[in-house]
Amino acid sequence: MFLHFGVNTFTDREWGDGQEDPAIFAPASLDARQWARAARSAGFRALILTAKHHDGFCLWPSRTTKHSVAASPFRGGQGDVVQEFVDACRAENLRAGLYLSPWDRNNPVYGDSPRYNDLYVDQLRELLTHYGEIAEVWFDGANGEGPNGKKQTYDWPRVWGEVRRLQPRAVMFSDAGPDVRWCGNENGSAGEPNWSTVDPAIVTVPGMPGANIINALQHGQPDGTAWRPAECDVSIRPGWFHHAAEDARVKTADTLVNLYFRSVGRNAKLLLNVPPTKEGLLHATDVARLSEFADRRRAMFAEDLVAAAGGGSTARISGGPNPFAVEDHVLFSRPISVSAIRLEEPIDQGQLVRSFVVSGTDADTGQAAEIVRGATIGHARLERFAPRRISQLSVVTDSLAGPPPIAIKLYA
Ligand code: FUL
Repeated sequence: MFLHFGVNTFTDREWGDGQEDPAIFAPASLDARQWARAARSAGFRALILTAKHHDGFCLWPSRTTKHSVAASPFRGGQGDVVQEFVDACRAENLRAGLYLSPWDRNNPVYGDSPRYNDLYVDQLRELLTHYGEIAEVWFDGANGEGPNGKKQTYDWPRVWGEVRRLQPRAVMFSDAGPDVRWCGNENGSAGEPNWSTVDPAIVTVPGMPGANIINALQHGQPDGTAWRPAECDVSIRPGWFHHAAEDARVKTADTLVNLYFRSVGRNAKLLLNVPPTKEGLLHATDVARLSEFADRRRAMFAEDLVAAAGGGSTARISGGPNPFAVEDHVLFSRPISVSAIRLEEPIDQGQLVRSFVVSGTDADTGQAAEIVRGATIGHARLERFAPRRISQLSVVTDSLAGPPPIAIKLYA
């Protein structure tokens, strides 16, 4: 789960200009445990907080700037939202991640490239050395300075090197990874196909423009040499920050389930933004939607019918002209009614499947018919379809090599 919180929460803006008076930052009832509890009970496993957004306001008392919580009334100027956030994550057994915007509209040295790079690395060092283990560091590609704005040249190799040195287990996200890549849009949809492998020579730094860049981010490359799975960021509301005017526009459980199928179900990770309000709490509507979303997933995936209905008789048929094309058959001990499927390939050995076709044998007529087809599988491929009663299932896959074993799960 993503949490966008900062001065924009108080100015009702999406992009602050860095001229905010820190005195406006006054969440009266901030409770990071409430954020973490809502996330954990909805099945999320990691939270990522905007430690600094484009306005440059730091949610921790940074030594690098006066534009921070230390100049605000929050906890009498003694507060540290990053600390409260990581403590809450730990208490709820969630991994903690941090977003540190490269673009900084407040800092006077922004645009003086070497000086700002030093400052940015200092900020990273503060975040990566004072708060224990950080699971993910999120580098935004946005830079809205425009043609007449300040031109900052970031030192990405240095920045990424610092993160590796200080937090070797942290995953780094950006358009260019190096570990996890942006999926190429902000509507929560991974591409089809979606390879976790990429050609690292195409998207080399965050914020590169162009249709070919977006295409590479959406799809990856089957012959890519870098393992850089996609992460899909999307907000539960129209904006990234909380705006009371959008309280009636929180995504419904239906929409959230669709997002889940288009991200997690297409070999990506879902990063759903749920922004705290001015009070410093997640809004009741958002919390209710999260729990409906979780209930829907739990109900939908409650029982794997392949396991339940005797996936006992399974067979793999190979030997056609294409050595990497195989057909897996599952014969059930009794007819089952299905409306969703989950396919998985063993990604610890890479990603190999480039296309698949699922067919079922109708339990009443004995006729086999195609149910669904697609391109990549990866860690998970989820598909829903009109309910049908089948006695047998077949999954034909074509792979780049292998062919890898495919895990097949079916749901009512
Ligand atoms: C974008 C930013 O400009 C938005 O404000 C938001 O933080 C989103 C996740 O990334 O690039």
